Amino acid sequence: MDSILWQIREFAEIDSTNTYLAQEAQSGAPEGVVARADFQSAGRGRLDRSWEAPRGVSLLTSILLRPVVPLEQRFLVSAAVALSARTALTRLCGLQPELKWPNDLVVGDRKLGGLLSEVVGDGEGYVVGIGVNLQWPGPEGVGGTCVRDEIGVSIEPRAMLDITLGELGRRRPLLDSEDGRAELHQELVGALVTLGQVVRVERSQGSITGTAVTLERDGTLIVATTEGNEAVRYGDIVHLRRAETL
Ligand code: BT5
Repeated sequence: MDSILWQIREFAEIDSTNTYLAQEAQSGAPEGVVARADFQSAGRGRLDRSWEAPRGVSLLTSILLRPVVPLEQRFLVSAAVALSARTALTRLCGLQPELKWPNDLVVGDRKLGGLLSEVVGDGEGYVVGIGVNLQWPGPEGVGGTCVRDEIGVSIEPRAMLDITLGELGRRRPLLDSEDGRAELHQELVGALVTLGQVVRVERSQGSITGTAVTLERDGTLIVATTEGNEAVRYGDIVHLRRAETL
Protein backbone atom coordinates (compact mmCIF):
# COMPACT_ATOMS: atom_id res chain seq x y z
CA MET A 1 0.00 0.00 0.00
CA ASP A 2 1.27 3.49 -0.80
CA SER A 3 2.47 5.49 2.17
CA ILE A 4 1.99 8.83 0.44
CA LEU A 5 -0.90 10.53 -1.26
CA TRP A 6 0.63 11.60 -4.56
CA GLN A 7 -0.59 14.88 -5.99
CA ILE A 8 0.40 15.02 -9.64
CA ARG A 9 0.47 18.41 -11.38
CA GLU A 10 0.82 18.12 -15.15
CA PHE A 11 2.11 20.82 -17.51
CA ALA A 12 2.12 20.97 -21.29
CA GLU A 13 5.16 23.21 -20.98
CA ILE A 14 7.27 24.53 -18.14
CA ASP A 15 10.80 25.91 -17.72
CA SER A 16 11.93 23.10 -15.42
CA THR A 17 9.89 20.81 -13.19
CA ASN A 18 12.70 21.00 -10.60
CA THR A 19 12.68 24.80 -10.54
CA TYR A 20 8.89 24.84 -10.20
CA LEU A 21 8.78 22.26 -7.44
CA ALA A 22 11.64 23.80 -5.47
CA GLN A 23 9.64 27.05 -5.33
CA GLU A 24 6.53 25.17 -4.26
CA ALA A 25 8.52 23.33 -1.61
CA GLN A 26 9.87 26.58 -0.23
CA SER A 27 6.29 27.84 0.03
CA GLY A 28 5.37 24.80 2.12
CA ALA A 29 4.03 22.27 -0.41
CA PRO A 30 3.57 18.88 1.27
CA GLU A 31 5.46 15.71 0.59
CA GLY A 32 3.99 13.87 -2.38
CA VAL A 33 3.53 16.81 -4.73
CA VAL A 34 4.78 15.78 -8.16
CA ALA A 35 5.31 17.91 -11.26
CA ARG A 36 5.33 16.34 -14.73
CA ALA A 37 5.79 18.17 -18.00
CA ASP A 38 5.45 17.22 -21.66
CA PHE A 39 8.13 19.77 -22.47
CA GLN A 40 10.75 21.76 -20.56
CA SER A 41 12.13 24.96 -22.07
CA ALA A 42 15.02 25.05 -19.59
CA GLY A 43 15.47 21.47 -18.38
CA ARG A 44 18.43 21.23 -16.03
CA GLY A 45 21.13 18.64 -15.46
CA ARG A 46 23.70 18.70 -12.68
CA LEU A 47 26.41 21.36 -12.42
CA ASP A 48 24.51 23.85 -14.58
CA ARG A 49 24.27 21.46 -17.50
CA SER A 50 21.08 21.13 -19.50
CA TRP A 51 18.66 18.27 -20.01
CA GLU A 52 17.07 18.12 -23.43
CA ALA A 53 13.98 16.40 -24.76
CA PRO A 54 11.44 17.14 -27.49
CA ARG A 55 7.78 17.30 -26.50
CA GLY A 56 6.09 14.19 -25.17
CA VAL A 57 8.79 11.56 -25.67
CA SER A 58 10.47 11.46 -22.25
CA LEU A 59 9.49 11.20 -18.64
CA LEU A 60 10.25 14.65 -17.22
CA THR A 61 9.21 14.80 -13.62
CA SER A 62 10.12 16.05 -10.15
CA ILE A 63 8.97 14.58 -6.86
CA LEU A 64 8.87 16.32 -3.48
CA LEU A 65 9.86 14.11 -0.55
CA ARG A 66 10.24 15.18 3.06
CA PRO A 67 11.88 12.34 4.97
CA VAL A 68 14.05 13.03 8.00
CA VAL A 69 17.37 11.56 6.95
CA PRO A 70 20.87 11.96 8.46
CA LEU A 71 23.02 14.32 6.42
CA GLU A 72 25.40 11.61 5.24
CA GLN A 73 22.57 9.44 3.95
CA ARG A 74 20.75 12.07 1.92
CA PHE A 75 21.92 10.39 -1.27
CA LEU A 76 19.48 7.56 -0.49
CA VAL A 77 16.53 9.88 -1.19
CA SER A 78 17.41 10.16 -4.88
CA ALA A 79 18.52 6.51 -4.87
CA ALA A 80 14.98 5.54 -3.80
CA VAL A 81 13.62 7.36 -6.86
CA ALA A 82 16.23 5.93 -9.23
CA LEU A 83 15.57 2.38 -8.01
CA SER A 84 11.82 2.92 -8.32
CA ALA A 85 12.16 4.16 -11.90
CA ARG A 86 14.39 1.21 -12.74
CA THR A 87 11.90 -1.32 -11.36
CA ALA A 88 9.02 0.52 -13.04
CA LEU A 89 10.68 0.10 -16.42
CA THR A 90 11.27 -3.59 -15.83
CA ARG A 91 7.62 -4.04 -14.85
CA LEU A 92 6.37 -2.03 -17.83
CA CYS A 93 8.47 -3.54 -20.58
CA GLY A 94 11.12 -5.92 -19.25
CA LEU A 95 14.03 -3.54 -19.74
CA GLN A 96 16.31 -3.49 -16.68
CA PRO A 97 18.61 -0.50 -16.74
CA GLU A 98 21.47 -0.31 -14.30
CA LEU A 99 22.54 2.62 -12.20
CA LYS A 100 25.78 4.49 -12.73
CA TRP A 101 27.26 6.41 -9.82
CA PRO A 102 26.27 8.98 -8.85
CA ASN A 103 23.00 9.59 -10.66
CA ASP A 104 22.43 7.95 -14.04
CA LEU A 105 20.26 5.18 -15.43
CA VAL A 106 22.20 3.33 -18.11
CA VAL A 107 21.84 0.44 -20.52
CA GLY A 108 25.37 -0.79 -21.16
CA ASP A 109 27.27 2.50 -21.31
CA ARG A 110 24.39 4.36 -22.91
CA LYS A 111 22.62 6.97 -20.81
CA LEU A 112 18.89 6.31 -20.54
CA GLY A 113 18.13 8.80 -17.80
CA GLY A 114 19.50 11.07 -15.13
CA LEU A 115 18.53 12.46 -11.75
CA LEU A 116 18.89 15.92 -10.33
CA SER A 117 18.29 16.05 -6.60
CA GLU A 118 18.02 19.37 -4.79
CA VAL A 119 17.77 19.97 -1.06
CA VAL A 120 15.20 22.45 0.18
CA GLY A 121 16.28 24.59 3.12
CA ASP A 122 18.31 22.65 5.62
CA GLY A 123 16.96 19.26 4.63
CA GLU A 124 13.25 19.95 5.18
CA GLY A 125 12.61 18.68 1.70
CA TYR A 126 14.12 17.06 -1.35
CA VAL A 127 13.12 17.79 -4.91
CA VAL A 128 14.16 14.76 -6.90
CA GLY A 129 13.98 15.34 -10.63
CA ILE A 130 14.28 12.54 -13.12
CA GLY A 131 14.41 12.50 -16.87
CA VAL A 132 14.08 9.19 -18.71
CA ASN A 133 14.37 8.88 -22.49
CA LEU A 134 11.41 6.83 -23.63
CA GLN A 135 11.07 7.47 -27.37
CA TRP A 136 14.07 9.69 -28.16
CA PRO A 137 17.69 8.84 -27.35
CA GLY A 138 18.96 12.26 -26.31
CA PRO A 139 20.90 14.84 -28.27
CA GLU A 140 23.50 13.71 -30.77
CA GLY A 141 26.97 12.99 -29.53
CA VAL A 142 26.23 12.43 -25.84
CA GLY A 143 25.93 8.64 -25.92
CA GLY A 144 22.28 8.46 -24.92
CA THR A 145 19.68 5.84 -25.61
CA CYS A 146 15.94 5.37 -25.13
CA VAL A 147 13.58 2.54 -24.30
CA ARG A 148 12.27 2.39 -27.88
CA ASP A 149 15.76 2.06 -29.36
CA GLU A 150 16.69 -0.63 -26.86
CA ILE A 151 13.66 -2.90 -27.08
CA GLY A 152 11.28 -1.42 -29.66
CA VAL A 153 8.55 -0.51 -27.16
CA SER A 154 6.99 2.97 -26.92
CA ILE A 155 6.07 3.87 -23.37
CA GLU A 156 3.98 6.90 -22.49
CA PRO A 157 5.51 9.23 -19.88
CA ARG A 158 2.42 9.24 -17.65
CA ALA A 159 2.30 5.44 -17.56
CA MET A 160 5.90 5.33 -16.47
CA LEU A 161 5.28 7.97 -13.81
CA ASP A 162 2.32 6.09 -12.32
CA ILE A 163 4.25 2.84 -11.96
CA THR A 164 7.31 4.69 -10.64
CA LEU A 165 5.22 6.36 -7.92
CA GLY A 166 3.73 2.98 -6.97
CA GLU A 167 7.25 1.63 -6.57
CA LEU A 168 8.35 4.72 -4.66
CA GLY A 169 5.40 4.42 -2.29
CA ARG A 170 6.81 1.04 -1.30
CA ARG A 171 10.38 2.32 -0.82
CA ARG A 172 9.63 5.67 0.83
CA PRO A 173 9.01 4.23 4.35
CA LEU A 174 12.47 2.66 4.21
CA LEU A 175 13.99 6.14 4.47
CA ASP A 176 12.52 6.53 7.96
CA SER A 177 14.64 3.96 9.81
CA GLU A 178 18.25 2.87 10.00
CA ASP A 179 17.26 -0.68 8.98
CA GLY A 180 15.20 0.61 6.08
CA ARG A 181 18.05 2.79 4.86
CA ALA A 182 20.39 -0.21 5.09
CA GLU A 183 17.93 -2.14 2.92
CA LEU A 184 17.84 0.65 0.34
CA HIS A 185 21.62 0.83 0.38
CA GLN A 186 21.76 -2.91 -0.36
CA GLU A 187 19.35 -2.56 -3.27
CA LEU A 188 21.43 0.31 -4.61
CA VAL A 189 24.66 -1.68 -4.39
CA GLY A 190 22.97 -4.50 -6.34
CA ALA A 191 21.87 -2.12 -9.10
CA LEU A 192 25.09 -0.12 -9.32
CA VAL A 193 26.95 -1.23 -12.43
CA THR A 194 29.84 1.07 -11.47
CA LEU A 195 31.10 -1.37 -8.83
CA GLY A 196 33.71 -3.67 -10.34
CA GLN A 197 34.47 -1.28 -13.20
CA VAL A 198 37.72 0.43 -13.96
CA VAL A 199 36.68 4.09 -13.86
CA ARG A 200 38.09 7.47 -14.55
CA VAL A 201 36.90 10.04 -12.03
CA GLU A 202 36.82 13.56 -13.43
CA ARG A 203 37.04 16.33 -10.88
CA SER A 204 37.98 19.97 -11.05
CA GLN A 205 41.34 19.22 -9.41
CA GLY A 206 42.20 16.53 -12.00
CA SER A 207 41.23 12.96 -12.82
CA ILE A 208 42.11 9.61 -11.27
CA THR A 209 41.77 6.10 -12.64
CA GLY A 210 41.15 2.96 -10.63
CA THR A 211 38.68 0.20 -9.83
CA ALA A 212 35.42 1.16 -8.11
CA VAL A 213 35.25 -1.32 -5.27
CA THR A 214 32.71 -0.22 -2.65
CA LEU A 215 29.87 2.17 -2.00
CA GLU A 216 30.20 3.35 1.61
CA ARG A 217 27.17 3.89 3.83
CA ASP A 218 27.56 7.64 3.28
CA GLY A 219 27.44 7.31 -0.51
CA THR A 220 31.18 7.68 -1.00
CA LEU A 221 32.59 5.61 -3.83
CA ILE A 222 35.87 3.89 -2.95
CA VAL A 223 38.18 3.68 -5.94
CA ALA A 224 41.29 1.50 -5.66
CA THR A 225 44.20 3.09 -7.52
CA THR A 226 47.86 2.17 -7.76
CA GLU A 227 48.46 4.83 -5.08
CA GLY A 228 45.93 3.34 -2.68
CA ASN A 229 42.21 3.82 -2.03
CA GLU A 230 40.56 7.12 -2.96
CA ALA A 231 37.27 8.20 -1.43
CA VAL A 232 35.22 9.88 -4.15
CA ARG A 233 32.34 11.99 -2.87
CA TYR A 234 31.42 13.92 -5.98
CA GLY A 235 32.40 14.19 -9.62
CA ASP A 236 31.64 12.59 -12.94
CA ILE A 237 32.97 9.19 -13.81
CA VAL A 238 33.63 7.34 -17.03
CA HIS A 239 33.35 3.55 -17.03
CA LEU A 240 36.42 2.27 -18.87
CA ARG A 241 36.01 -1.51 -18.62
CA ARG A 242 35.15 -4.29 -16.18
CA ALA A 243 37.96 -5.02 -13.77
CA GLU A 244 39.43 -8.53 -14.15
CA THR A 245 39.21 -9.21 -10.44
CA LEU A 246 37.70 -7.24 -7.62
C1 BT5 B 1 21.47 14.62 -15.32
O1 BT5 B 1 22.41 15.61 -15.33
O2 BT5 B 1 21.58 13.55 -15.83
C2 BT5 B 1 20.19 15.03 -14.58
C3 BT5 B 1 19.04 15.18 -15.52
C4 BT5 B 1 17.76 15.52 -14.77
C5 BT5 B 1 16.67 15.90 -15.70
C6 BT5 B 1 15.33 16.01 -15.02
S1 BT5 B 1 14.03 16.20 -16.13
C7 BT5 B 1 12.94 16.63 -14.88
C8 BT5 B 1 13.71 17.49 -13.89
N1 BT5 B 1 13.63 18.89 -14.23
C9 BT5 B 1 14.82 19.37 -14.60
O3 BT5 B 1 15.03 20.57 -14.97
N2 BT5 B 1 15.75 18.41 -14.52
C10 BT5 B 1 15.19 17.17 -14.03
P1 BT5 B 1 23.90 15.42 -15.85
O4 BT5 B 1 24.51 14.20 -15.27
O5 BT5 B 1 24.54 16.73 -15.58
O6 BT5 B 1 23.74 15.18 -17.39
C11 BT5 B 1 23.52 16.24 -18.28
C12 BT5 B 1 24.27 15.91 -19.55
O7 BT5 B 1 23.64 14.79 -20.20
C13 BT5 B 1 24.22 17.04 -20.59
O8 BT5 B 1 25.31 17.89 -20.43
C14 BT5 B 1 24.26 16.28 -21.91
O9 BT5 B 1 25.60 15.94 -22.25
C15 BT5 B 1 23.57 14.99 -21.59
N3 BT5 B 1 22.14 15.00 -21.96
C16 BT5 B 1 21.28 16.05 -22.08
N4 BT5 B 1 20.06 15.61 -22.40
C17 BT5 B 1 20.15 14.26 -22.49
C18 BT5 B 1 19.21 13.23 -22.78
N5 BT5 B 1 17.93 13.48 -23.02
N6 BT5 B 1 19.68 11.95 -22.78
C19 BT5 B 1 20.96 11.64 -22.53
N7 BT5 B 1 21.88 12.57 -22.23
C20 BT5 B 1 21.48 13.87 -22.21
